[in-house]
Amino acid sequence: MDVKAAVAHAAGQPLTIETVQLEGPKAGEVLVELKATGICHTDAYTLSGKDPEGLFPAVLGHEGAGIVVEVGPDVSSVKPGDHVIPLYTPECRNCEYCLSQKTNLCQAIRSTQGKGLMPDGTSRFSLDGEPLYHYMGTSTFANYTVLPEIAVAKIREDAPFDKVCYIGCGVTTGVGAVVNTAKVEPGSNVIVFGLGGIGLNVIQGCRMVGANMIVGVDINPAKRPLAEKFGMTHFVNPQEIDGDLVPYLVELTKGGADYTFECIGNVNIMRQALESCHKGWGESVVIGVAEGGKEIATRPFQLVTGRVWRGSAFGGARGRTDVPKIVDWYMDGKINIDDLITHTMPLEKINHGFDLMQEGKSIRSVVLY
Ligand code: NAD
Ligand code: DAO
Ligand code: ZN
Repeated sequence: MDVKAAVAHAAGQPLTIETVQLEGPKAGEVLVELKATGICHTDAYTLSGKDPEGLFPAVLGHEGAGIVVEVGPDVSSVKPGDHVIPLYTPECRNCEYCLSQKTNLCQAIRSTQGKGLMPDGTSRFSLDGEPLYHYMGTSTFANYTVLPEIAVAKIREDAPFDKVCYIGCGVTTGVGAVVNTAKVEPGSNVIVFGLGGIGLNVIQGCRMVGANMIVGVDINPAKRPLAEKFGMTHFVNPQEIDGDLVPYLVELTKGGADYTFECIGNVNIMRQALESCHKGWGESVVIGVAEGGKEIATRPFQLVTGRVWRGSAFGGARGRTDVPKIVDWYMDGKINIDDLITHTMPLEKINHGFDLMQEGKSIRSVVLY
């Protein structure tokens, strides 16, 4: 079938809106009509050419929501008409990783997903007979996409697509890092480094679980009002304090934070986040994705003396199981998504959405199909 897509032809070039061809779903796959998709830094990172795994030409996008319109043979968990959120981290419930119950990093389709292909090793997208790569197994910058059944979370039908698409990445990444990865307890003191789309979701996750101090750190003072609305209790601008940031934060939190979250992707801040943790038990969660080739460092004695360094992908969420619950939290008013969607636009204006994000003028832009 012909579908409308924003195609990434080459690194560093704007997306172009084109009619492309999409093959129907094969065994174990579903065809989804997308209703909305968010634009995330990871899409921009890949489009920039800095992503060593980036493939072109491709249909980018990984933060969508839509309706199943057709299912291939052997699909049993969803049917046409179901509302779904595509999952760039699938959940097969059968692989060694899923069965371990120790990780959300399902490996069932990892090798083909990383090559921009469907599990059978081919692409469903093409343009004038030439294949286009899938992206993160989702390719939501098209009004229709094909996904493996294990890479869709079925959600309730009264949830608005233009808001819950953000649960496909940013909301789950931030809130999930608090609930699933760190497992922040009520009364904890936390520090969140970076108050963008991810950091604000970490903040509201911390508020939801009953954290005590929620300290936000950002070099942009304009981030303060919205962060306070989401639950931040103290704001620190590293450029406005006397002395070094780490001792300042350790003093502020009376010995260091119980949990810190790095939501920037800067390896120097990752070190500061670890070293701002409380001696003996503080845990630091790396969420930000640093550029290829960057490395983290600290004095090992930081770990010997009880601080813990860990990372979180997609908020540690098992998508088919956890994403519908996060949709419920939104529908029940436990988390706020509406105030994070700062701009909406048609697919034709998607490059403007990238510009807004890179100029720091948006939290989330959402494309409406
Ligand atoms: P963003 O650009 O919206 O927010 C980053 C914030 O950090 C901004 O407010 C900026 O002012 C602030 N900042 C930049 N440099 C700083 C510094 N030196 N000190 C203090 N603050 C600083 O980005 P985002 O959308 O919130 O994404 C954050 C990171 O999370 C990115 O690296 C992204 O790739 C990553 N991410 C990770 C996952 C995952 O599963 N682990 C998922 C999605 C995104
Ligand atoms: O299993 O090796 C693997 C792949 C894990 C991918 C996790 C991606 C998390 C961070 C990327 C940013 C998402 C927008
Ligand atoms: Zn699995």
